Amino acid sequence: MSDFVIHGIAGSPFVRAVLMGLEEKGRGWRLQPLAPGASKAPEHLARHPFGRVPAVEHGDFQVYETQATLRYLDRIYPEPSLTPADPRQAARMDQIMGINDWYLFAHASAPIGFPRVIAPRLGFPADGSKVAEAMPRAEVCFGVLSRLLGDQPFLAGDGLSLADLMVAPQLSLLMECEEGQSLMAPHPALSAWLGRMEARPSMVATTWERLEQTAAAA
Ligand SMILES: N[C@@H](CCC(=O)N[C@@H](CS)C(=O)NCC(=O)O)C(=O)O
Repeated sequence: MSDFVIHGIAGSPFVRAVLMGLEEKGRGWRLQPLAPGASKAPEHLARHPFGRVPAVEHGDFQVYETQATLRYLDRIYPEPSLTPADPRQAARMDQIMGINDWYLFAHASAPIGFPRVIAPRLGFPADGSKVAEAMPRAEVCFGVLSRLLGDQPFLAGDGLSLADLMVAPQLSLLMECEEGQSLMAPHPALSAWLGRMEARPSMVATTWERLEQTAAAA
C-alpha cells in the first residue's frame, strides 16, 4: 500500500518535485490523476482551496504547497537528509526554492513552458503570443541559477537538496521547447547539472510518460 496519495497531473513540475522527494526517500506513493479542468471542482478545492496541484495525503494528514510538502518529507524521514547542515548552504537552498516559486515558475515555466509544452500536449488552446515578451525575464532566472550553481555539484552546494528537486522539473520541462533550449545555451554548467539530475532514478521514475503509464495501469 502507498503511504502517500498525490492528487495531481503528470507533467506538472511541482507534482514531479514531490514525487522525486518521495523517490529519493525510498517511500511508496500513488499519483491520483486529476481530470482536465478538475482542479477547480469542489472536490479538489476541498483539498486545495487555490485549485492547484499537488495536494498530498499522508494517512489522516493533508498538505499542499510543494515547499511545505518537501520539508515535511525531509523532517519525517531524515535520511538521506535533503537539507544542508551548513547554515549558508541551507540559506542558498531556501533562497533557490523561493526563486523557483516566485520567478522561475512565474517568469519562465508559466509563460513559456505552459503554451509551448504543456498546452499542446494536453490539447488545451495554446496562446504563444506572450512567449517572446517573457524571454528577458526568463533569461534573468537562468542567469541567476547558473551563478548560484557556479562549479558546485548541486544547487546548494555539495549534496542533493530540496532546491535541486524543485528546480530540475521546471528546467526539464522548459528543455522540451526551443525557447527553453536557447535560454539554457549560455549556461553549460547548469545544463550539465540538469543532465545529472535527469539521470537520477528519482527523475527517471517520474517522467511525464512514466506517470501516464502508471496512471493508465492503476
Ligand atoms: N505554489 C504551488 C504551485 C502549484 C502550481 O502552480 N501547480 C500548477 C501545475 S504546475 C497548477 O496547479 N496549475 C493548475 C491551475 O492553475 O489551474 C505549489 O508549490 O505547489
